[in-house]
Amino acid sequence: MELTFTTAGESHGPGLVAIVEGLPAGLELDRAALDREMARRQLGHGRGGRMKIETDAVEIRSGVRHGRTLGSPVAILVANRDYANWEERMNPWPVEADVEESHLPRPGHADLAGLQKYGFSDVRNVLERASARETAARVAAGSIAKEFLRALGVSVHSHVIQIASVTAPLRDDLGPEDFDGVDDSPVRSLDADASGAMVAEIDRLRKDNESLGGKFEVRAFGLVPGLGSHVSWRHKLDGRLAQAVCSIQSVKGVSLGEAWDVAGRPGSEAHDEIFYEDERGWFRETNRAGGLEGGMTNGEPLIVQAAIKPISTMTQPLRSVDTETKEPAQAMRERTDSTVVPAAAVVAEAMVALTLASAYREKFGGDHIDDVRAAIASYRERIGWRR
Ligand code: EPS
Repeated sequence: MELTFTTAGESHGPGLVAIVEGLPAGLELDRAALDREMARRQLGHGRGGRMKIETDAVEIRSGVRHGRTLGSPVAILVANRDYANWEERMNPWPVEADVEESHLPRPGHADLAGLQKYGFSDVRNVLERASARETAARVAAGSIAKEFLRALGVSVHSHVIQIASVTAPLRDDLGPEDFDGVDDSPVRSLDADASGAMVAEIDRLRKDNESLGGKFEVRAFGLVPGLGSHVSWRHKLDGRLAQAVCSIQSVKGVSLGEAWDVAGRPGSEAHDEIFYEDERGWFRETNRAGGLEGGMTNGEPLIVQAAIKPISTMTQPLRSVDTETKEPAQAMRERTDSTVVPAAAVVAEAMVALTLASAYREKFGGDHIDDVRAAIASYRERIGWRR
């Protein structure tokens, strides 16, 4: 059994859909916790006008009865309130009105390659699905994966570590409790000084009509060793996590553990030595590998970082070409965000949670959540895992 999910929906269409398949029956879902995840994704200094229109909520249409999963696919709707303003332009059916096309692809967006690939003349046919609005459906699916992981003692957290040129100091010793107040920072940074400097940087560059990128980190705690596998490329959890996080709109790089730093160090300073004590069982004193060895978890906290490019919709548009006339033109201008790094970190939590949840389903199977717990307990006993 694996856990899979798919999303559907256009940014200004009637709404988004997520279908999550492969959950065990009997998993208790907390409705407020699901909606909290949706609200967290809407946070962040640097968001644009759209977030004032939307109040995202999870609307469950199948697979759950009286707050518990049934083992069947869970279908979730997330409404687009903004559709009310786009009913003519985004109607699934023909409309009377003359709807104007856009022919001005943005550098950095899916616009031009999407037109070429799918044979459209209107950039909107591409951008509506390429839009990061789709990540609301990912977070809806991820909120359920997080509930599943929570039932197994696993938690997934994130924080922003860089916005444009402002970086936050990195800490090795973070535990789950250190993330308690992270959403109180307007940029979801754990460092108060960096948080203030990031807000100032967003305001400064926004005034200059610039968009901003940055970096975030996701950490997961409470994982057992042996999720994923070394035996085949497609089962390697490091590769699966990289794909899951790199598929988030605007993410251009993903690293696991201290990847980029380790590349320049001698081997003696690159790995995490192995220790065993009767009371503690297996442990490491460092976590340079970010909790992954040989494509498997090793029981240490999982650490994933990602780099996001600045948003490609610019208030001062870059040079482009009109796809109808082939004349030089400025790229299209639309209402947009200045930066989405704080929100993207929440989306990455969802993608990491979905990937880890799938790895748990593959390794431990089970039709009911109690079967899963029993299989994990028996595995922990076999390998002498004490944490
Ligand atoms: C986006 C453009 C903006 C963002 C949107 C992603 O939307 P709009 O064009 O309606 O102003 O707000 O993100 C969301 C709607 C969201 O929920 O995150 C884009 O072009 O990618």
